[in-house]
Amino acid sequence: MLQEEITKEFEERKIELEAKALEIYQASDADIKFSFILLESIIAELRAASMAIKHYATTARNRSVEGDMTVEEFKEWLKRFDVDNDGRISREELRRAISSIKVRFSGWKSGRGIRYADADGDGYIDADEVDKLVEFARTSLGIRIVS
Ligand SMILES: [Ca+2]
Ligand SMILES: [Ca+2]
Repeated sequence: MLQEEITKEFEERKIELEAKALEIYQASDADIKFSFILLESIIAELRAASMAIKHYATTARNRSVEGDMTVEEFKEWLKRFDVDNDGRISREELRRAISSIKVRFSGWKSGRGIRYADADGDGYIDADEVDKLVEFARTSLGIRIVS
């Protein structure tokens, strides 16, 4: 092959390769653009999630401030969970009360609360046993109950 032909061949190949390279470049450019769009949406989601967490933290803080209540208010609040209106608090009713204030392990804590306050051992907190439950709420649930 003559030098001239080789150069011509090379030039043709070069153009071909350049076109291919451009094609790849444009394709990956689109891919990169797509990645950016994806990244932007991920960032937007993270931003929304962090806003939600901030909002939740603020609400939780406000809730604990609202958690300051008197013994009477606590009893009134507890009554709202006496869903069968039998005037006493069952373990399930206590569990719902505990989980409503976002205290974790409500199932376990309700069991402990009942055992702590249930003086006659019938498995329910009667009106005359509520004072013991107030004590339990203060010490074990972190509810701020003022006398
Ligand atoms: Ca009840
Ligand atoms: Ca009882």
